[in-house]
Amino acid sequence: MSRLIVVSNRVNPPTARGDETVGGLAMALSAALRQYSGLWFGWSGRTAPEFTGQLSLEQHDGVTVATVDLEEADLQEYYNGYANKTLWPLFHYRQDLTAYDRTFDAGYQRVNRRFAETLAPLIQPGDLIWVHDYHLIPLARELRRLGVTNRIGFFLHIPWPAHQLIVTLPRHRELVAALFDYDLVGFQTEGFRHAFEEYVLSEADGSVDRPGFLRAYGRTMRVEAFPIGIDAADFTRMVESPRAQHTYDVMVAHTVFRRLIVGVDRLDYSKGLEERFLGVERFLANNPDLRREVLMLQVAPLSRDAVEAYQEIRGRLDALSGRINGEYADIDHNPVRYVNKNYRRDELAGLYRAASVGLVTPMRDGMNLVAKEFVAAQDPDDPGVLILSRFAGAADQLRDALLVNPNSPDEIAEAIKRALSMDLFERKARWRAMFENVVREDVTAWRDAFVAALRDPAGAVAPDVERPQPAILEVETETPTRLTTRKTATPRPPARH
Ligand code: ADQ
Repeated sequence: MSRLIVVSNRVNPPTARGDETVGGLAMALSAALRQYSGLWFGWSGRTAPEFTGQLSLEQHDGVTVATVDLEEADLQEYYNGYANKTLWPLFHYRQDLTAYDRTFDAGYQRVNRRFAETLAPLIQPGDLIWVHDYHLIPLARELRRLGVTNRIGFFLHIPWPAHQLIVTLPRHRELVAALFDYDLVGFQTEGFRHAFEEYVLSEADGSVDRPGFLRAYGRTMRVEAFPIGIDAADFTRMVESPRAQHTYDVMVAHTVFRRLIVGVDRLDYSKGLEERFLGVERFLANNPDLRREVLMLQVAPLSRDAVEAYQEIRGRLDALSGRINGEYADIDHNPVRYVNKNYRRDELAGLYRAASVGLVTPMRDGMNLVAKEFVAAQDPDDPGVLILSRFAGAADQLRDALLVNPNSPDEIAEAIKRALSMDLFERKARWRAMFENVVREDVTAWRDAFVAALRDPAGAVAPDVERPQPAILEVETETPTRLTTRKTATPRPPARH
């Protein structure tokens, strides 16, 4: 079996001692690499006075991890600059925050070239190379320049923006042309794939070679949607762990006679946190009788603090949560709790389980794994309700969430009210449909579909349409019930299986 080489900006394999803060993606990539006796290459997260290309090699649970330090200018121009001040805001429809600076662009190209030069000597004939995300779009081009002829695939974790938006980027043609050095490009949703196709047809004089294949710049490339999932089995198991139980118990104790509404996001302007807080404020204003009955907990650890836009949103969120509590708090109750901390995955699982409502309202999101984690963590006999932005990639799959426009505080407020009054029958039916999807289209299915397509970039083998069906919990038919379950009244601990 050929080796798989995974390339991502940061490399964070789970350690042998089991660092539970590592995300689902890192877990999945590690598992994939073990299966293919692979290599994971990327930035170490450290800077050195100058770039040396010195590789640091480690073994993590059967996976070879190869990292390289960057120099300070690389960090500023490539990572904080072009990746996080140019591509991230633009691809999330924040043209107002998009900074374009030639030095950022030059730094981006330079780091991609440096990555390619450092990685190339490690590549053996037959290796499959899988490159991740917007930091590394030109990597295949740089590898090809060095004579690498292996199959190389690229997966974009964030949205591909609409045509009118991408053309505002100086040198957008070079960026897209560089993608054509891959054999396979994957997007999270059919909508993003379609937006890319539209660009290629109208801006690059391209054509659809046959369904799933685009031709431009003298090359034909396979282009498909591969919606990413979570490790649903692992997450469901984790809900039963002692830490998850403890977190669940703590939250239940804090919300006796109240119901918990939970949001969990990196602190990022794409996640719609300000609009979400305004939605909660509108809900409290419109529903005086329910003010003492809810606690909104927003967990949002700080990220990318070196970028000014992130410092500004932080200040605005502090002010908003203060304003809401100033208006609606009582001597024994604050309606909003806002925490800037990282939690372990098992703690998050317990938190999701204790919540009556998951509030996931990004303005734009490639997928959004929190929505899927919330679903996976629910009690099948008494599930909470997911309120989900229609602009998250996950909305394509989780059609049974309450879908909202994240720009509208009114819609968010109405959805909260509806979620809190939804009867058990409807909650179970909606949850079951979403859970089936989360289990079926999990991270393993995503990884296997991508690797299979990368092995077969010409599409000679028909795709395997029949995926194994998960065992689904039977939900009995019953008369709709009101105000009789934990999510609507006094909490009880989750069943221990
Ligand atoms: P992100 O923008 O980081 O990912 P998301 O998909 O929601 O967004 O994943 C966040 C992960 O971080 C989740 O696994 C979540 O549990 C974890 N997390 C969030 N807050 C945390 C906290 N306080 N403590 C610990 N863990 C926390 C990018 C794209 C998404 C896409 C993913 C995967 O922006 O659209 O879904 O990649 O492709």
